Amino acid sequence: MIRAGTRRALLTRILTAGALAALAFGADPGARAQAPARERVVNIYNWSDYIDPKVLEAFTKETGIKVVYDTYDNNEILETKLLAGRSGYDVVAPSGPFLQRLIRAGVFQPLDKAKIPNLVHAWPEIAARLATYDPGNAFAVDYMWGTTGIGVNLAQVRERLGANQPLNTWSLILNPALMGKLKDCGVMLLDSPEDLIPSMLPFYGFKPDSKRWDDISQVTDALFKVRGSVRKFHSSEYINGLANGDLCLAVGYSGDVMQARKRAEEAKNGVEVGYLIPREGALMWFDAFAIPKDAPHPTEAHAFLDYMMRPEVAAANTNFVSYASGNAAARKFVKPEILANPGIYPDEATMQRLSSNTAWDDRTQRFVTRSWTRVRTGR
Ligand code: N2P
Repeated sequence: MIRAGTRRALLTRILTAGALAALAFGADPGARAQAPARERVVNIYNWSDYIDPKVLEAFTKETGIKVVYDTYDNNEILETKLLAGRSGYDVVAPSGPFLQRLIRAGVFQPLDKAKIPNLVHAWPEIAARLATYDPGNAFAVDYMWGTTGIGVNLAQVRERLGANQPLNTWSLILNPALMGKLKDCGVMLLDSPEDLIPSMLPFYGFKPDSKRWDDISQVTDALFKVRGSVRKFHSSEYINGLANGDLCLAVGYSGDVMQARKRAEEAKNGVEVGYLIPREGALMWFDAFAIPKDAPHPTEAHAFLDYMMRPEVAAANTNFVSYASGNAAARKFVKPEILANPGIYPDEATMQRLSSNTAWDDRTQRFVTRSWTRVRTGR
């Protein structure tokens, strides 16, 4: 004989959540009831023009995890959201110095490497360089890497500067006489002091990682002098601008300039876009996936990173966006013309001219922000 109370307790235990739901909706309690599965989601916040959309579809199809995908074109926007907390994002992709600062601020959770078996495909050399920002690669895995250089409309720039003017030089921007000749055909610079200043420091013989205020001021003073020739400071519009002939010069990211070239080729509009890594030296950067500490879906975030680290998937992304992958095994699936393009996978001679920068300390950061506001606004 089972007492009423016990019987109720037993009944509750026997009825699974699904059966209860079925009863609640008036279904036949004898029928096999299914629990309405909790929808699995991953919220990604990544750079614009930085993924093959087919990869996201395939991920959802295989795992059932829905992807909510937002984009930014500037590290500062990402940093502001992450420092405010509760961004709602599960996966983000800061560049090295920002990754370094955000790790120090305690924004990320360590990667659970057991949940990312495909980490074995990480490119050891790239992982070692990324470790400058993330010691031991505890918090992040490199997604893509590249350079910041000069995108040009070859015909227009040659017409204005003459055939003898070398184009692989920062003097195109920092020499007011040259910049003045390009003003009317459209010049755009990245809206990112973190990229422009370290990129142009080598023009004055300094390392991209110099933290000296005098060195930094050489670049910002020179930019201040040519700012009247800059149509706009923006970090993604130059892709279409170069592709459709609206711009003749943009300081931008390697893969984005390659995408502009591809778009012009596809449009068959006669625009030929070139990408140049300045001979004085240039910046090499790394964008790495990390998971915020307060990510609402950490399990799904790890599943996403593991998927992105599959060699075929990493290669599909590289083939689509023309950035070099941080995945070593992906190289055998990357299109030969991308692998052979020194603007994407730099050769040894180009590598010699590239170096990277680390985060500025807070005081220097404020100094840079003030100097940059002057460049942008003229005041
Ligand atoms: C993608 C730009 C990513 C490069 N549009 C910035 N590090």
